[in-house]
Amino acid sequence: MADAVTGVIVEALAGFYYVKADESRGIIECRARGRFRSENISPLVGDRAEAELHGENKGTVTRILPRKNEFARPPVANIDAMVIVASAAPPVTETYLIDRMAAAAELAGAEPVICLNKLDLNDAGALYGIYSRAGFRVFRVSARTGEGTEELLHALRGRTSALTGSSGVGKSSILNALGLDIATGEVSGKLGRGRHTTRHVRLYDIKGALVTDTPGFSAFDTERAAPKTSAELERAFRDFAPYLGHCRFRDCSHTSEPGCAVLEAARRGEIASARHRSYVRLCAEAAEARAREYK
Ligand SMILES: Nc1nc2c(ncn2[C@@H]2O[C@H](COP(=O)(O)OP(=O)(O)OP(=O)(O)O)[C@@H](O)[C@H]2O)c(=O)[nH]1
Ligand SMILES: [Mg+2]
Ligand SMILES: [Zn+2]
Repeated sequence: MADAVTGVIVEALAGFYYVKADESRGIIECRARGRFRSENISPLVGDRAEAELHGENKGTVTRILPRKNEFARPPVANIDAMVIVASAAPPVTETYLIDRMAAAAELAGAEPVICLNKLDLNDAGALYGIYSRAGFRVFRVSARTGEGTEELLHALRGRTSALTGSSGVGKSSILNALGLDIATGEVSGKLGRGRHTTRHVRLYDIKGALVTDTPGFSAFDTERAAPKTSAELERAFRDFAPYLGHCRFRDCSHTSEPGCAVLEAARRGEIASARHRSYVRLCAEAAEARAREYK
């Protein structure tokens, strides 16, 4: 019988998976077992996996161990904290994008951590206010000057995290500021859009913080929202929690009903209006996705 090992997939690139074995055998370059495709299983960075060895450092991934969670974008698994990188300097991040990523993390059981980068260009005061008041951990950092990055690293120690956010917000630059040396891209042209410079998904160990770098997405990318209900989405907005159960109607969707405690809180400014608008938009998108599914 072939020698087998268990480890973590630390990198995915062009059909190869790089498994870091638990026993210090170094990195094993693997293909995925052919049957995965027909079983609709796709190995992800962050997966714990079993691999059969062929020789010293080559092998085949034969089994994916049960996942704590998995994400499509970024394509990673077993994430404790989803670090949502945003910027108030170009490319400026819309609150809706942050809210959509935060909701996805929340529903998957990963802590959304908000990281406002490019502090040297813009202090992101408005975003800081919205997200700290909503109950998130918010870090303001500058990958350029290094300001705030130690605090971020401290929050990620001992956990597996993924950095996500639009292309050009500075995900790779933040990891470099924490001590890595990976390629970053210049923000190009008048649109202030970043170039897609990170092409593969990789998990790094930075002083005990396991952090993935993944390619960002363009603000024009649309994602087919997984069909969710407003009952699920209301739980994905942690700032709604104090008001749930206090609406006039038990099945209130918190979008337009009279006597809605969430709407009243938004009107009083206790819930940021941008957060409530994002929730309404996510509910509408979820309804569209459900309609498509039943067609
Ligand atoms: N002034 C300033 N520029 C920054 C900062 N962080 C990143 N940048 C610049 O922003 C550009 C994009 O940074 P990247 O780290 O490549 O962005 P990314 O999020 O990894 O982008 P993708 O890999 O395409 O998803 C580069 O030109 C960086 O030098 C910062 O804190 N301050
Ligand atoms: Mg990058
Ligand atoms: Zn309500």
